Amino acid sequence: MKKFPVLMVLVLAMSLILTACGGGSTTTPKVDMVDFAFEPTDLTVPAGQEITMTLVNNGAVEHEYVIMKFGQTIGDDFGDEDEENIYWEAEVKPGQTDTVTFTAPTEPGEYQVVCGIEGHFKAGMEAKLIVVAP
Ligand SMILES: [Cu+2]
Repeated sequence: MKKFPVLMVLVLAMSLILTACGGGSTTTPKVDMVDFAFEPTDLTVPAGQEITMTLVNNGAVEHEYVIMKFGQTIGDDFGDEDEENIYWEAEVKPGQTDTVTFTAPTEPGEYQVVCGIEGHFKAGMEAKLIVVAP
């Protein structure tokens, strides 16, 4: 009988968390980076909100989480010409977990996310940031 209240608290906490994440968007996403992919590939965040993202680099090399500006996509691979089209970016060293913050774009839509390190996009490091009205 002693375990029952603990379970109740857990169930309550879970339902609160689910309610807070209405519409599937989150302000506290977590992304795993491996050689060479993002997991998950798609993240949904509310427009204009402060996002606290946990980036985990489980790979053997450095990776980046680069959000391109609305309507901008890179070509065959990330290059110097793409630098000016970056909305926001973070770098994570291998084996590191970094918690970073940024303000989500105010324009709802889909934003291309890539790893900006040479060859990584080609190897499969592409993801999507889906911005929805809060
Ligand atoms: Cu990478």
